[in-house]
Amino acid sequence: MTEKLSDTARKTVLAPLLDNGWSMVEGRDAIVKTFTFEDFTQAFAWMTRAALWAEKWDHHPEWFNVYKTVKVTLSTHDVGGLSTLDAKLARKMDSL
Ligand code: HBI
Repeated sequence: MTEKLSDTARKTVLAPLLDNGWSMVEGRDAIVKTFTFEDFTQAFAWMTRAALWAEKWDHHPEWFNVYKTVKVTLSTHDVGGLSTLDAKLARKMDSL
């Protein structure tokens, strides 16, 4: 069963993400990052790669694509906040 990130886990798991362009969403236990690409097709290709990982892990982003940017918000609906799944997907997104 997925659980909300503990305070300790937040320090170890979230810190590297917050140092890499992710930030906490105001008033919500979630993280957000805007990715910018060369053009729309690069943005959409990245979304496609990310979507395959989201589907494989059964953990899906909230995202908004405008032209060459993709704003990604991650939180775990099942626990009402951040879990290790969000950190895992964030790390994967940063690597794609
Ligand atoms: N994606 N972000 C996110 N959070 C969830 O809780 C979640 C999900 N994708 C699928 C999923 N949960 C399934 O386990 C069902 O709860 C829909």
